[in-house]
Amino acid sequence: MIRHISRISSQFSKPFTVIIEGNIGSGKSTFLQHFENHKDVCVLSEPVEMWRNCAGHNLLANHYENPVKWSFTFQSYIQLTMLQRHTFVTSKPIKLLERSIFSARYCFIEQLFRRGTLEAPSVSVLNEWFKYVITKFDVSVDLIVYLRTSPEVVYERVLTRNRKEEQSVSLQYLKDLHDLHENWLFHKTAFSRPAHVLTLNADLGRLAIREEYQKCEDHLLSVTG
Ligand code: DGT
Repeated sequence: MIRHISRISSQFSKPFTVIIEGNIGSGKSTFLQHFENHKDVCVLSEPVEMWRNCAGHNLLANHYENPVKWSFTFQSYIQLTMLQRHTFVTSKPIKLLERSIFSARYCFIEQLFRRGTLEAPSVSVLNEWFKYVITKFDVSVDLIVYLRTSPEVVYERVLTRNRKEEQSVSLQYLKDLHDLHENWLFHKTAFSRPAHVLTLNADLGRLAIREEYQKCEDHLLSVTG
């Protein structure tokens, strides 16, 4: 796999940090599995299990069942768990994170605001926290990998995986999130990007996508080694 990454030495006091972004069902977990066993890569999957059990409360389920009531609570907790991921200390030279505090703010909170689920005062509080966090903590990123999909493809995948909390996920919700990801990472017309973006075609099936993973490995090697 990324056999040459071992050439990357401990000259990096801070790991080369990559965030993996993309719509729900775009294949972020599969992408991370590709790198999981490499000794030089620290893989930090999304803390979904924490969201399912915050002192016994399933915030992910609460959010989908009653977003008007619970989305502020859920986004507050997501922001905290993302900060924990960004600041996680590793001695490995490369750190891969599934999603980030940035997509939580620029895609999810934004979608909830635009659809009227979160109201302006709630968004302002989340935004003040967000601005404080990104200026006072080191949440810097060296590369964004954008797993680009079409909403129809990820909708099929979400239906197939049949995660119990996601029964209410609609094609429209995935289209909203798709447009926000696209404007942020592909067209670059909204918000700012914390690093250069590498876009992969994540509509491809499991076999074909390996070539896309290889592109990413090559890119990682070219920028780090
Ligand atoms: P993958 O491997 O690309 O299929 O990734 P997923 O779909 O397992 O992971 P992800 O991040 O797209 O989402 C897991 C669940 O958590 C999904 O129902 C969407 C939800 N989620 C993730 N981040 C946020 C967020 O910031 N806000 C809200 N409201 N939901 C989020």
